[in-house]
Amino acid sequence: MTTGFSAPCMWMRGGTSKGGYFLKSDLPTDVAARDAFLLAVMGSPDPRQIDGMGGADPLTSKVAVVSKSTREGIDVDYLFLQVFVDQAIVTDAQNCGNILAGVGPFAIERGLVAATGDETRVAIFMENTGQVAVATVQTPGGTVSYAGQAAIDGVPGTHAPVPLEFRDTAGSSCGALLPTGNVADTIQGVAVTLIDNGMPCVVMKAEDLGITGYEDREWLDNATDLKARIEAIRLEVGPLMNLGDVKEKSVPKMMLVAPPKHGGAVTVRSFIPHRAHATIGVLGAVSVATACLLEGSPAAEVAQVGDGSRKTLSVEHPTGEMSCVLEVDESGAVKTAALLRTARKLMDGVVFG
Ligand code: NQM
Repeated sequence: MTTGFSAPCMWMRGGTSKGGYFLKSDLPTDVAARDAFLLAVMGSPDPRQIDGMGGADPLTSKVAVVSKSTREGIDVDYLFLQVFVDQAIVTDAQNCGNILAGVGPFAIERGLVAATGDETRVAIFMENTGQVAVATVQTPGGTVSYAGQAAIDGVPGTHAPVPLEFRDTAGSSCGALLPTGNVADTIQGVAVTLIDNGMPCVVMKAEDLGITGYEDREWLDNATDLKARIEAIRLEVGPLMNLGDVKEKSVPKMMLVAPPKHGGAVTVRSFIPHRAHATIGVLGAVSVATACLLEGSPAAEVAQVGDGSRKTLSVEHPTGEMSCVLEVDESGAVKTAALLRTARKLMDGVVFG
């Protein structure tokens, strides 16, 4: 399928995801035309995405649309778009903290932000949720460096660190941290926490769904009955989470938790929502880590969390762990979250849709 449109584009790995980064001004302003172009760029709908750039995986079928911001104290605006692999859907109903890791470097490379010495802090307005993140990009000599010693699980080798800081992410899409007002609800016989601390998530114990929580991605992706049960719960909770009918949305994410196995805080297997995640989403991890702090939640039952107002929660996932540093206030509410990601420029050129 071709639209006849082409646009300048940088292909980047952001965290454990990968996708196309565009300047907003390089894309069609009409949303339907933009989405048709992006579907053609990725090669969707097709489970193999053979006629496009997508990697036949939701984690590699992602788009960042970036523009200079006119907001006070903000450098750039970032709109995340998930391009479905096997359906003709482009959705802005979710944010993405992994793709976010490439936004700062891309903004500097494209001249939207000037480098300020060896490190450049980029304040990013996340249009999907109306919230702000700050990324610190390595810019020795005034140019972006992708080389360095930072390692993140799920990505081979080491790269330049891109620390991300989030503030006040509660209720990003659902209007409240706990959209039902409850720490735990029972849906189709399963105890769940419906939570949104940057990403709408349904957090439940893996054992309540008949699995251990230590399965690998391939096993989970082939567990047809389990996936059908999880999808039935997802469709039921959509309206309860103020997300409406979620049949054609990629939220909420479905998070199955179990006790940590490697000295961390919790183990998670996530469905995003129809495929198992190879690791875990950034804001997804922040939301699960937050659920671990809520007394009476299914996550708190299995989690190991230390004391103090600054907590590092290592969230174990199928290929390692992601450490979330959470600052809590006197009431125990999470005020800020910080995580380490890396990113890498893979290609800069013109993409044809
Ligand atoms: O939760 C996958 C990813 C994500 C999202 C998904 C993410 C986040 O790993 O912030 O990063 O949940 O669709 O890219």
